[in-house]
Amino acid sequence: MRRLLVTGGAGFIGSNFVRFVVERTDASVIVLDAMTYAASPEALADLPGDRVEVVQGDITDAALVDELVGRLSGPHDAVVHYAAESHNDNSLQDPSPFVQTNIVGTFTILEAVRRHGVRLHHISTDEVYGDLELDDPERFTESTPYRPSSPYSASKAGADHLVRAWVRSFGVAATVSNCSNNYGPWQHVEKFIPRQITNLLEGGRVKLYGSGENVRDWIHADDHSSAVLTILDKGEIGRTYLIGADGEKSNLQVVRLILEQLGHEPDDFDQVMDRPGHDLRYAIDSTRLRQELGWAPQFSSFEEGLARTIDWYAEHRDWWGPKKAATEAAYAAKGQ
Ligand code: NAD
Ligand code: TDX
Repeated sequence: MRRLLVTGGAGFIGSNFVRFVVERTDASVIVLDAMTYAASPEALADLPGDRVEVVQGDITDAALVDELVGRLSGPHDAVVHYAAESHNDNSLQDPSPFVQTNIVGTFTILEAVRRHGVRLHHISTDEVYGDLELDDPERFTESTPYRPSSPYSASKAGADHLVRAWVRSFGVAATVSNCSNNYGPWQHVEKFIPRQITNLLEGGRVKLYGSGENVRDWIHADDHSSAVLTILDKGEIGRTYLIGADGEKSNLQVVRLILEQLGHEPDDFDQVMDRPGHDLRYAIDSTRLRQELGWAPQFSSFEEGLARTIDWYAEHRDWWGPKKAATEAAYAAKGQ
């Protein structure tokens, strides 16, 4: 039976992946998560204890990582590495934990999988490729040069380079995936979509950075999880796969959809201070993943996925309510 060590498995996308694996395979999972402000142990609470073991610890703790990676041995066992500091705005306030977790943490994981000869799948982001013009006919592909803009994306780019070097120099059995913007349940209220939904649910207003012309390529977290499972099963060692669901929307379009779905007027939003260095557009060409590995996203309608996400936040105030005031206070202090 397959065993997976999932770092960051109590975060937004990691917890979705753990649930996905438990519901669709017979694998057992060890979650390694530092339980930072971004973690939601609640997201794992109802999963069966005999399938999911949760270990609280830091991915930069070499002894702990070594011990956990050493528990994996079967041909299908793997480390799936989600743990990261993940929010661009936070990286502009204090880059230090981004360098520590995203770069030093990935180095620590790499050294452990090298020692134990264990397969690694490294989770990365499309932001390593920088940004595109609004009218650029090309989207990001696996051969787009790296050109990260923010401390967050630079730290993820650094981690990706380490993984590739460990594959080439040490023969580590690793794959990499770079995914576009995720949405769905359990995403922290600091992020764009949950922030706007919960602002409106609390009787507040939507906060749009700048003009809202920036474009993001949205994918439901379930589709990200199915893509990662596909790469674990069929991916070629040493290869990078881009994960995207052809979901490009401007921030203004997303805001208008959220306003409409919650019964507000289309212009019921505040334009706030823009993000410094704000990337204009991300767009993923996921042809390789689709053609070589036969993957396809299941969420065909962003509008429908968004409506389900809004319902989920309306039903989970107990979870996000306590995080909301401090998050909004931090934004307000920056004029956002
Ligand atoms: P998140 O911030 O919701 O979760 C990150 C998790 O990692 C948290 O549970 C946190 O406690 C844990 N963590 C942080 N530092 C740690 C450390 N030093 N040791 C152990 N655990 C630690 O992030 P997310 O949005 O779920 O993103 C997960 C991964 O997916 C990240 O690698 C991110 O770069 C990548 N990614 C995210 C998106 C997106 O849209 N959110 C898109 C593409 C790729
Ligand atoms: O209040 C807001 N208003 C607003 O207009 C916030 C929080 C964001 N925005 C804009 C900034 C971006 O153009 O919305 C867009 C999305 O912002 P984020 O949710 O912060 O995501 P982004 O910066 O695009 O990065 C996300 O996708 C790639 C994840 O946070 C990263 O972890 C992932 O790598």
